[in-house]
Order: sequence, then structure tokens, then C-alpha cells
Amino acid sequence: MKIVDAKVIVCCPGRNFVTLKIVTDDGVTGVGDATLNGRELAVASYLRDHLCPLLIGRDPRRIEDLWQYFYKGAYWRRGPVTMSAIAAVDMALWDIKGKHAGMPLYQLLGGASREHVMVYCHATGRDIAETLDTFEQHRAEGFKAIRAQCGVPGMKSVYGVAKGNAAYEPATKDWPEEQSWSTEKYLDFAPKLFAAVRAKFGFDIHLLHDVHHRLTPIEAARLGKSVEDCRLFWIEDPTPAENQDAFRLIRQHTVTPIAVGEVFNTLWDCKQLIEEQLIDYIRTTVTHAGGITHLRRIADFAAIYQVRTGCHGPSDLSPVSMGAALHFDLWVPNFGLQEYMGYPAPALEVFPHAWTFHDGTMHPGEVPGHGVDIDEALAARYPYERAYLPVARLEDGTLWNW
Ligand code: GCO
Ligand code: MG
Repeated sequence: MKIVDAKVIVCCPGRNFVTLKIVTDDGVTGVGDATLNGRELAVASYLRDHLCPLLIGRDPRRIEDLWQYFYKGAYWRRGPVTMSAIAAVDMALWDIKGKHAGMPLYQLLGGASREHVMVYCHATGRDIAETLDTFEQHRAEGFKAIRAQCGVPGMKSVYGVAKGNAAYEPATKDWPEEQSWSTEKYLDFAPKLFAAVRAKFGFDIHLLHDVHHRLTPIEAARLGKSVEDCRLFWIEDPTPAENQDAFRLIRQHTVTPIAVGEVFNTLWDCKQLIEEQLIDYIRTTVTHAGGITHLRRIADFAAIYQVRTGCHGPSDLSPVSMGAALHFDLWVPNFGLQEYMGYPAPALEVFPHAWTFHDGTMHPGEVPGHGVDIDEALAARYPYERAYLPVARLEDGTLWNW
């Protein structure tokens, strides 16, 4: 059995996605997601110019060996571009293996550890009243876990809040949006949002929140401590995590659970966070952290320290990544929660998928492989459009963490 074709498809059905499609000599195909929001073409080139030529003629069944070949063989290890490209190859090969075996991916991993996968969605609003309204809508849709984000009085814009009535989409066409940030205003306001959610909905629903890297460790400690009564499921990315030591300080002060890792690419980015039990949930994804092959290693390592998974699942990872993630989630013993932000309607048409949503949970389906494909003819009708993530500045103009 041999790989006879490997092609990269870049399309924009509502937002940009990079997809790798691998074809074998017996006609079986597999697809993988390689989307890196705002830097899509860098991964497309890494795949087209460097990995795809090396795939031709290889045995697609040797997933582990090809992973090691591309990881160790590049000499230049890690990083989001490299690891997203390797992930796309890995995801496509697992898809092919499942199709050959006639089994859904979760069966190849070891079978289901649960009946279904609990997912969380986003409730956002310009003010508390609007956020409570969207929270209520999502609760009515069946969600058992909801993330709350809200505009902050005195700040023009803030992470996680959509403009107008559109669904939240951080990337803007042609040029990065400049947002402003005030830690003082945010820290004064955020506890009021969580208290309002608990006052209205009680404690019988999981409440989450994303700080999106904006605080220093001591500020994050203060936030976690001040909202303990609201019993959040997690606070996400309270401070940037390049310096893993920083989380020790947060841990000394608060028992609010912490989720980190959507920007991580390998186990090395979170080794200390996990080993020292400085976090509770690891958010690495199939796409950005080297595919099923590497994500499984991260999860197994995390399990030893009772850290659970909480995979990133934004609309800027393609439905292919979502499909693979749901198989992983159904299997992984130390599953915590899966993010499901949803997709623009055209994206769901371009990527036919087997997954289903019911009552706040998802299931990857029983189709062999990961159950997500790409309609290439339809994809061709949505050409790439350059887009960037925003940047954040403090009120005096200093560039801050977005
Ligand atoms: C999340 C994330 C996203 C990211 C986005 C960047 O928790 O879902 O923080 O909103 O900002 O995926 O591409
Ligand atoms: Mg996040």
C-alpha cells in the first residue's frame, strides 16, 4: 500500500481553513486539518513545499514512523507551523487507517470510555444583561457547560465579544484590529459577571471564563481568589505560559481550577505545568499539537498527575479537527471537557461530517476513520482571504498580550 497523492486545499467558507488530503493507491483518502489562524499560508507552504513530496510512495499504515520522520527528521523541532503540518499528516493517516480497518477512529484508539462527549459553548454580550440572555439561549439548546465573556464598562472592545449580532470571530480581513485593554477595569468587573450568572442560573451548570493571557501572575491569583464562591469550572489562560514557573504563584493563592495550553504545540510546552500540578486542564488540540499521535502522549502524561483534557475547539480549527478531537475525547480516559464554538454554515457544507450534537454533548459517529471529509468542488468556490487576529494595547498605547 502506497501514498500516491498529497494535496493542500486552502479555502474560506466563512473563514480560512487549510486541509491536507492524502490519497492511497487503493483509492482510499484521508483528510487532516492544518489551520493556524492568521498564519494559514505558512503551514500550507510547509506542507506543499516540504512534507507532501516526501509522502509520495510511503506506506500510509506507518503512522508512528512518519510522525517521527517529520518531527526528528526536520532537525528544527516544535513550533506551531511545524506541528500543525505534522498534525495534518497524522490526522489524515489515522483517517486512512480507520477506513482500511472499517472502524471509527475511537475504536482504533482503544474504544469508547464514555457514552458521549460533554462540550461547552460561548455566551457573550456587550454587557451583563446581554451575556445572561445568550447564556439562557445556550442553556435552552441543552448545553451543560457555558463560557461567559462580556464587554467591560469603559473599555471599547474586549476579547471574546462579537461585533453586532454576528457570531464571535476574532480574525479580521486584511489588517489586524487594534483593541485596548485595562487590567484595572477588567479585574473590577469580571467578578460581577460571574456573580450575576450564578444568581440567575444557580450552580447546576458549568461556568467557564477565558482571561486570554491578559493578567500578570499576581493579578491572576487575585482574580481566582476573588471568584472562588462562584465555583468556576475553569479560568482559562490567566497569564501567558511561556514561563511555566509563573503558575506556582497563582496556585499558592487560589483553588479556582486553571485551564491552559491552546497555543502549545508539544508536551515540552506543558511538562512542568503538568508535573507540578500547576494546572487542572490541558487545552492542546489535535491540530496544533502534532495530531492524534502526539496529543495522546500529552494526555497519557497528564493522566499520571490527574490533569484532564479540555481541548481547544474554536471555529478557526476546521470541522476536520473537530471530528478527530471528538474521537480522541470519546476514548481518552482523563477527559475533562471539549470546546465547541460552532461553524459558519458554509463551513459545515464544505466539510461533510458524521458527528452529532445532542443535549449539550457530541458524538463522533460510527463512520470508519474520523468521519469528516472535504467537498473540493464546493471548497473551490471559497478562495482564501488574508485575515489577521487582533492585537491588544494598554490605554497608553503599550502593546499587550491579546
Ligand atoms: C478559545 C480561544 C480562541 C482563540 C482563537 C485564536 O478559547 O476558544 O481563546 O478564541 O482566541 O482560537 O485563533
Ligand atoms: Mg482560549
